[in-house]
Amino acid sequence: MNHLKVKETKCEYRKNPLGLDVPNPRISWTIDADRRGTLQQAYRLQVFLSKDDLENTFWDTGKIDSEQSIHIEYNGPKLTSRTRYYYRVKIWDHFGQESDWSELAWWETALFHWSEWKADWITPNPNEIDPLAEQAFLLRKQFELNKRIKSARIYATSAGLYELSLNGERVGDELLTPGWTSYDHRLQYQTYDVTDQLLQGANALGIALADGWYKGDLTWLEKRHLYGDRRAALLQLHIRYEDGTEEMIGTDSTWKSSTGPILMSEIYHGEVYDARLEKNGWDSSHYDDTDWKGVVTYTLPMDHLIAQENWPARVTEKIKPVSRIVTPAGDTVLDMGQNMVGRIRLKVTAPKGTRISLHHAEVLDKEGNIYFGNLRKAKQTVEYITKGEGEEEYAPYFTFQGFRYVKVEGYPNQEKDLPLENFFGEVIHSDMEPTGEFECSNQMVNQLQQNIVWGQRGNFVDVPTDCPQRDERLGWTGDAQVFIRTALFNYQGGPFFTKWLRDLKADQRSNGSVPFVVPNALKDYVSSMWGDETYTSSAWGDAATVCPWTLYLCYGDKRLLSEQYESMKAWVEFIRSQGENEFLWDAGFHFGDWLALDAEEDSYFGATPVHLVATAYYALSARILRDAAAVLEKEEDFAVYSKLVDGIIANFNKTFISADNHMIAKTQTANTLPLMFDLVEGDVRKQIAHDLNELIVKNDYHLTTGFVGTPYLCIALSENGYHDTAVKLLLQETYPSWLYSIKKGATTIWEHWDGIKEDGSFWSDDMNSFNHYAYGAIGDWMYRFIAGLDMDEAKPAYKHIRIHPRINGGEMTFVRAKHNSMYGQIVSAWSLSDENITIEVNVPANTKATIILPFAQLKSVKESGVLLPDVEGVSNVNQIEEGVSLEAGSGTYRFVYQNELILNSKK
Ligand code: RAM
Repeated sequence: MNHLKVKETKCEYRKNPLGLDVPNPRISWTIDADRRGTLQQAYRLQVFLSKDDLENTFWDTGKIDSEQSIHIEYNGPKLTSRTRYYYRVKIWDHFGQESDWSELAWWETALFHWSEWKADWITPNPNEIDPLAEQAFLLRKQFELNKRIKSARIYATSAGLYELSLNGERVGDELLTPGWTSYDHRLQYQTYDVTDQLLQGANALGIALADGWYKGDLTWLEKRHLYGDRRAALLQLHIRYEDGTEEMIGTDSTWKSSTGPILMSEIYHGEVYDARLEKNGWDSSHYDDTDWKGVVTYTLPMDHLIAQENWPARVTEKIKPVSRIVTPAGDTVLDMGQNMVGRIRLKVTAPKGTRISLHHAEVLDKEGNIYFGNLRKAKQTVEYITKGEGEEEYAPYFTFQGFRYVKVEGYPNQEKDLPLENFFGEVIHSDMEPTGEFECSNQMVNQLQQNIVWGQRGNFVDVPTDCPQRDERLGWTGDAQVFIRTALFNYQGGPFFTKWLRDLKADQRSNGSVPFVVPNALKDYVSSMWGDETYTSSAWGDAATVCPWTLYLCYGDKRLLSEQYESMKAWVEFIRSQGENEFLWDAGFHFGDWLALDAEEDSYFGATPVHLVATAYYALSARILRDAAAVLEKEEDFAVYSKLVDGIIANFNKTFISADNHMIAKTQTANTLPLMFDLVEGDVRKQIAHDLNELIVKNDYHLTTGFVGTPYLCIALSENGYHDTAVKLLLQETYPSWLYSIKKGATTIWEHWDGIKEDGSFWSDDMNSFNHYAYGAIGDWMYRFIAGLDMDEAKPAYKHIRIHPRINGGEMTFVRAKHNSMYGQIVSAWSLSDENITIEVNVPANTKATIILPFAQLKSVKESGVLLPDVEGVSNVNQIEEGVSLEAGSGTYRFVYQNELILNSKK
């Protein structure tokens, strides 16, 4: 018997999700099989209402002959709100073997329809508590439960940010709830299982409420009340009793309100917490709230309510400071050793009324002083005032900071000594599952990979933001679309981008244009600057097509593609309506190759003509739309958009390429885009690739590209015969380059290549983030080309994997990449010795791979000691120009062959 097992089951990308409002959730699983070449032949999926009665199925697919093991849609009887559904799967492989049933897993539904919200929105009585007060509000309710409790759930949300507590304990560990969505259209609520926290007898619920994204300071324009000027909370506690009855306790006019110890809490500015003002026991029963104020009910749209879609934000790691520094200016500063996003948790014992402040910053200046300039108006300051009752512990509630250094003031005795063990960095971001690893023999490249991952962590705090520190932290669409492919290597981004794309769709204007940022916090700014709030930009708005398509490629998420299809189409039609020629995007404002180094002095706009960039992206978006139409079997659209693509490509060639096959614009980015987006072929393509390479060689192997060119530069080179040049760019250590920032001590990706200049001075105060993931988009190329871990796009989600390591061009001796795909873990690794090349590959069950063994001679290749082609799991072995190509079924392979690369170079 061979081993065959359903390893891990997921529902809507998650393990046992609590609180879904998806009518037909999708189930996916991975398979563990020790026999090479295992494919699933059939599956059976069963759903139950009770985990103790597996005889009684709620839905049973029966045995279905199908290879499909991801996104199997639930298609049974209509699901009911507030119900847990258990499920299990078994499979048959094509060798005829049957697996056991998988472990029982579940999903639980939330509220399918907004009419199930019976509670009222509440807010402190404005006659008693100033609704515009900076303090966080506290809301409480005491109640009795007299019967034995079987189970209990809370559904809760807020206008502003909230945290719940029940009987003196926090409910859940989610942070920054309810998250940031396009609040004018969509507001998430969270579901909590509080069965174990409720008591028979007296209970008390507490809600703390702060401004957050909803009404706090947002954007550099110091705008408040972007979505509304009142904080409010909405909550329903549903209790099921052992006797089968149910009860609901919700927010209503009987709740009480107060202010408390949080005097101020703001996303950008930090928090002020006066522990002397704590209301001891406020969230427990038997608390005397007679001096508390009342609440009033409030009206907010109920049909905006949706169940939590994204991974919640949580503390995902705790890091200790590495040292205490006293700067030349005399400041006491903690060094966390890592530019991180989150908060400091501190412990302190000090007399009552001691004021401790923490000022967060990303870097030290060249003198070694802590530098706040690049934060612009964001204060990033947390203050704690002690109550003086022994050891106290505190971490801010409703804010996060981007920082590596923390200037501490007021900590007892800090001039002599600062006990590092009393400070922790709590890293906060959307708690996505890590899915990627990249490691190689070059330590600086490994640091680069770490910087990319930290950039992603810091900027995936519920919304993909440009930066996490200054008075911005916005969901810039361009940054997100250039980085998404890299992001999906490193983390499971399904729920994260599903939520964000729905916001994008919600914020898209009726003419199809897509805002600069999503959620659209810049609406008023854009209309006041340009008198037209439909302003957009190529390469930014294209997030509308690129992101759903990338999710489709990486996860096979056809449902999301179909959901976003109208938004994608509206975007392409918007572009088509711009300017005179429907095949060119030659009108309007564009960011172009933003921050490219070939920009004129003091300009952010790179030298590549913006309408070249715009038309290239127009072609990309139209092509994605065409391909999506094919996937979704929209034949008419497919025909229409095929013609559009051809028209754009023809016009691009006519307009931007000279008769002798050169790009008219002589920039790296101008030469990169047509190669990357397949706008040129044959001799033109060869010429442009040659020109691109020349531009880089002439610039002594340095790039000049900005936000648009940088993500693609190395891909364009590697795919068009200049991989060696791409590797030289990666390994370049002098300015400008990726490794330059690492030489300057970067632990995240910078916004500007020269964020810190050679002489240690800063590029500028104005726009100089040290945690900006856009240039981290090189990660995609590192995985797909250096490690050679790629897919056949015709079979998305890595159903058909392509392994093609590029082992030439640098001094690297080994590379190892892993990616946990929807089907399981893919590994692609290579190592070189003088004699041998070794390629290690893991192909998950129910997938196949085409593997290219570079520089291999067929006669010398052995897999685990056996000469090709007689290797189990391997077929279609061919000698090709690059080496040996073969097809492999699932399994782990280790190919070893003579190092022809070295032999050739010695000849
Ligand atoms: C700045 C940020 C952001 C970029 C926009 C155009 O605000 O750098 O990353 O997308 O400009």
